[in-house]
Amino acid sequence: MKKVYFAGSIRGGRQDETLYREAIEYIKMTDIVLTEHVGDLSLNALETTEDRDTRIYLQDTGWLKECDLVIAECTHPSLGVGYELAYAEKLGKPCHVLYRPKESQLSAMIKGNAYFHVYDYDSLKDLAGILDDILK
Ligand code: 6K6
Repeated sequence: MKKVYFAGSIRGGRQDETLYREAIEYIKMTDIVLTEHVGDLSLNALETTEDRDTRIYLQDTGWLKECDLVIAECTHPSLGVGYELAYAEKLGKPCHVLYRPKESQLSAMIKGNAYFHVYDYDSLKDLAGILDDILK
């Protein structure tokens, strides 16, 4: 089983929270997701204290070192997800980026970087096939 770091917007905006949760549940049928909180509808993503943020940073960078691959949903832009992708690239981790072109334009810093595997899709029902390809 692969260890997957699933990245999605938190403080950048939670519009896709349900989609993240569904993608995470799908990946968990065959593999391990280190970052289940990204799809957690019950946690308060916006609550911030310096201590809490330091713990989040240390935990997440630890998981980036531990993971086998990164899957990032980037339709909704997030500073944290962009940082995670750059961090994972430096570590040499395979990075797979998903986004819906009808709803947003992917940053050229991601789309223009041949290191990242970019997949465009229309809706949740297309995701399963893409995730199968990534995880096979
Ligand atoms: C848990 C569930 C919702 O919110 C939380 C607490 N906050 C975070 N917990 C864990 N990882 C976080 C948290 N906030 C940001 N991150 C990491 O940054 C995640 O791995 C996301 O992929 C990414 C989102 O960055 P922002 O800039 O959109 O917050």
